[in-house]
Amino acid sequence: MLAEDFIENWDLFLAPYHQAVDELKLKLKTIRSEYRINGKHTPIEFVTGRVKTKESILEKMEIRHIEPEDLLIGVQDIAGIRIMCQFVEDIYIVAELIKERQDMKVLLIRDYIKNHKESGYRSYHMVIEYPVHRADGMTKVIVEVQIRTLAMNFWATIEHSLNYKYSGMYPEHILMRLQRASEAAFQLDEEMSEIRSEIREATYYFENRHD
Ligand code: 0O2
Ligand code: 0O2
Repeated sequence: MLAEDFIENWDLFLAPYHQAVDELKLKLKTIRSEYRINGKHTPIEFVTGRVKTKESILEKMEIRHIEPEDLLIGVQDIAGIRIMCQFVEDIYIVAELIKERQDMKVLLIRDYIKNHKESGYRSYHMVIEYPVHRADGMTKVIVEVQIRTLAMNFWATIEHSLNYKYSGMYPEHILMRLQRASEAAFQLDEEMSEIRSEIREATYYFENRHD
């Protein structure tokens, strides 16, 4: 189906995106279970996913002046997967797992952890291409994967709902507090990573001591 024709049949247009999100969630949750079965720390805490609604796609196209024929390139998050991790280190482990897979092709990476957004937003984004097998053949679907820690998710979730209220036009004092909260979330991640490596060292020492 051509992107220009999508307005004719939204359900048909969005069906492969729904399938991609369902399949990817299952595959990522399976990775989590595998780590757990092997008694290892899982780099994936939990996974969520959604397909943008028709209204939300049309709104983004209008705001960004995207023509129907440019929809597939212009709106890369029609399908979105979000992976939450305990530690920042886990994010890069998950990113590597995705890069190595044969069933996902990484098209683009935006590392908003190394370079956070002006808003204070931190996350690791990957735009991937994922093949979906349908009754009428195979179609490649673009999916945006956001990988973040629980602290980054906490901040982003609250900022996202505030954004609705203020339509992005924050009063100065709210903006300042949001940036400070983002720094606090970053510090929390740093502290937790420190604690984690100390626990690891202690475990290593304990397991290797010869009394
Ligand atoms: P679990 O492990 O039993 O909780 P679907 O109904 O299939 O479209 P799903 O997966 O039920 O989708 O819902 P969604 O919205 O995609 O993802 C929500 C998943 O994230 C649920 O897990 C929630 O329990 C989990 N979740 C949300 N917030 C948190 C959180 O703060 N911590 C943890 N650990 N998990 C959270 P599941 O899939 O129901 O599985
Ligand atoms: P939704 O579905 O409501 O989350 P560009 O801005 O053009 O460089 P683009 O295409 O916007 O790039 O992609 P980007 O910035 O890599 O990722 C967009 C998505 O990341 C957003 O989706 C948000 O989910 C998330 N995001 C980016 N910046 C922020 C931020 O400052 N705060 C929060 N809370 N989330 C952010 P959408 O499209 O906004 O829609």
